[in-house]
Amino acid sequence: MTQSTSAPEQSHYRICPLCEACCGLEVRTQGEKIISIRGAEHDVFSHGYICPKGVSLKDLHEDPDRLRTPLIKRDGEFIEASWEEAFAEISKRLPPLIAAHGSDTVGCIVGNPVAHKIGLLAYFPRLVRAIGTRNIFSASSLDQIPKQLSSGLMFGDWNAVAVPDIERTDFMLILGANPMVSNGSLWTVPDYRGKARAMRERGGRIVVVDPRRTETAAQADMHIPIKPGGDAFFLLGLVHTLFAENWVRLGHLEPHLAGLDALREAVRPFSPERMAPGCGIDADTQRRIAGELAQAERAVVYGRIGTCTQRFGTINSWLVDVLNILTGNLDREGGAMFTKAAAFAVNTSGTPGQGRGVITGRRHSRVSKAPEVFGEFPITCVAEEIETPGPGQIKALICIGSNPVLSTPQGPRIAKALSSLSFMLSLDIYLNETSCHADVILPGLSPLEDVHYDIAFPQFSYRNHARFSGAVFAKPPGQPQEWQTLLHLADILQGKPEAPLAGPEHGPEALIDQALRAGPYGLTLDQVKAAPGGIDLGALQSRMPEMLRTPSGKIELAPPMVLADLAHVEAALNTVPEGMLLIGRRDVRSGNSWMHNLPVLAKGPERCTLLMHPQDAARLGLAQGALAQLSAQGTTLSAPVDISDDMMPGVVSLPHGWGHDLPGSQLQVAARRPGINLNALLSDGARDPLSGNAVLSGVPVQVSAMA
Ligand SMILES: Nc1nc2c(c(=O)[nH]1)N[C@H]1C(S)=C(S)[C@@H](COP(=O)(O)OP(=O)(O)OC[C@H]3O[C@@H](n4cnc5c(=O)[nH]c(N)nc54)[C@H](O)[C@@H]3O)O[C@H]1N2
Ligand SMILES: Nc1nc2c(c(=O)[nH]1)N[C@H]1C(S)=C(S)[C@@H](COP(=O)(O)OP(=O)(O)OC[C@H]3O[C@@H](n4cnc5c(=O)[nH]c(N)nc54)[C@H](O)[C@@H]3O)O[C@H]1N2
Ligand code: SF4
Ligand SMILES: [Mo]
Repeated sequence: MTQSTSAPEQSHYRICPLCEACCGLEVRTQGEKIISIRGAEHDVFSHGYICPKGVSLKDLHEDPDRLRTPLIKRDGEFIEASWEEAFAEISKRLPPLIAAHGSDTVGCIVGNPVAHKIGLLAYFPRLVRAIGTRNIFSASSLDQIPKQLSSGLMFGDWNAVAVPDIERTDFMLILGANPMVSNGSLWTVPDYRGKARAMRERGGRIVVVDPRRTETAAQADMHIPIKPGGDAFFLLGLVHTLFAENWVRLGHLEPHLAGLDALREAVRPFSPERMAPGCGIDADTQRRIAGELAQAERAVVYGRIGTCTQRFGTINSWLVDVLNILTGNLDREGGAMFTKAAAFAVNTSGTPGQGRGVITGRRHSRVSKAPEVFGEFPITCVAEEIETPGPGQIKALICIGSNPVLSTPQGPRIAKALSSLSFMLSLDIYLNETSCHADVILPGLSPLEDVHYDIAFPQFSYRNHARFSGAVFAKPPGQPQEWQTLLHLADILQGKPEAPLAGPEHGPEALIDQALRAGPYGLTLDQVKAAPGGIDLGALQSRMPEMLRTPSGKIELAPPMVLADLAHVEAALNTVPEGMLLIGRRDVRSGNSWMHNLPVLAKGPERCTLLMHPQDAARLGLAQGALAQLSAQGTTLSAPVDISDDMMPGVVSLPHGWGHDLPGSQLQVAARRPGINLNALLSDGARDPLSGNAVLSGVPVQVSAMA
């Protein structure tokens, strides 16, 4: 990299791709050098907000471990290769496997960063189509698929997720989310902290339901500790109370609802008294919160990953919106509202007010018979699909921006399965715990070398907007854009390995322009590019019934598959999990499994620690900093204890995405403080059967002091 100190300083605008807040950043450069990264004050959406991860884009860009050249494995060792050689290797090895075993022999795993890079998100479906495989897996089934399913069933579109109108609400009930640290999820809301503070300053109240007194709970008016996995009980207690106390106020929603009577009948058995033992929240508190929701002028319930990564993830996600509806707060200022994205939204295209809705289970996974949801199978099925012989067995894998060895339950089993594949291709920017099992690794560009327009997150934003960012630096000569790589792989699989790389007329900019023109504001890409800091499209507005895409043209309050699952909630009331319960957590200076190699984030105290209540620590004879032994699923690991009365007694917390001490990776910084892999302790058989989402929270674990 040349450092031309005489070059003029320049300012560039870039949307941060490192989390869902999508902050606009100002990147100052001089020649090839990054001088500073700050929040862009002129960004119409994030107004200068930035977190420490945004700053780390400099470290990411400059990271010597970040791959810049394809790697091919020869005799167990990776060697650097040209793009031509890498594509030739793929042409030689992948098509014959498909010819011999059929399309389903190729599995595809799509990871979290794909959602943040338009070149990957918009173009991986073309690769999947070219293969024709049904074996698609993604991080969605470790995360938000229950909410997408409940939204799909109720409103007819997988992405019709209602978000809190935080700037106008008076009362916010938050469950299983820590936006102070995560910066929000399925809710694009840069500077949650500032917005929550402003809300409270104008007299609003925030209540947080979480097994840990999180940073979000500490800043709120009230924290209610809940037994991990107990949200279905708590939320059912609330819904029951609204009916029982005659607090249901449907308001403007009344003409748009279907299934109200079925819902009332279905929740009748779930009184707060019966629910209290399951959630650990007494009946009075349940009634009080139901009353606050019902009586607030404008209120909203928001549930996020802690409510999804449970056995009853879909039921929880559904109940959150049921509460918003029964209190008249859905689709209303200060309630839970639907964004109107400028481009790419299903709920702004087709016939307003009616659509095909969503269906699941069009096919089932081969081994566990898990239903397909949103076009994919649960990622916790991937190991068994590789291990189990027979027609349709996965023998080749394409892994795009995903690190399942650390991010998915039973990661070590997945690692073993990956090493048994006939061929594996990784599209990744690191040689890490997962990509080290590949035969070929094709690197992506640094985000600063790439143009960007968010497809997904403007559909979940606290305000309507359209923003585009150009590349800060030219891409390295000879390296394809990630979308070109994907299209070229599609060519290879369609028998056209000689085809040239696709030109810009096939690229993201043409796609964005088309989508904006077809979108509800009739914008063009040139207009968005010309607006510094993006175009503000205003506060969220009521969209009922225009945004609905259900076949009935109504909000479906009582989807049959969800009501049927309530019988299992009943049954679960009588089963109490034994031992300590393990939950996860996120850290401001971390991002899932792959940012631990960035020096600016890696500095500071040890982050992979086990949080534990003082009573539990005393009972187990564990002092602050001592090593605790954790056993589950036949695996035993140890982590230093961090004693904290923020934890609920009987619950311990460990972050995910650690365990960087596996052989084969090239992550110099991360390897210095590797941490342990939480997912080695979790079961890959525990899922929400409706959505296929993994159970990552409230998992029984044996804890003891190290001998
Ligand atoms: N126990 C437990 N497990 C969890 C969670 C939890 O809360 N608890 N959270 C889950 C959640 S919400 C998620 S989203 C998943 C995330 O899990 P994954 O989807 O596996 O994503 P990451 O762990 O972020 O790994 C991202 C991979 O993409 C690579 N990468 C980064 N940027 C790029 C790029 O620009 N191009 C390409 N091609 N590759 C790139 C990284 O090097 C890394 O290998 O983890 C889940 N796992
Ligand atoms: N700094 C940082 N930011 C991130 C990420 C990161 O790794 N680091 N990851 C990004 C990703 S991929 C995602 S999906 C989002 C997630 O964003 P959030 O949904 O805000 O995720 P968390 O911070 O994990 O918050 C989940 C909360 O649920 C609580 N919880 C656990 N079990 C239960 C339960 O049974 N019931 C209830 N009510 N609560 C429970 C946990 O204690 C935790 O406080 O964050 C994104 N932002
Ligand atoms: S909050 Fe998220 S989008 Fe904003 S700077 Fe931090 S990582 Fe980037
Ligand atoms: Mo996620």
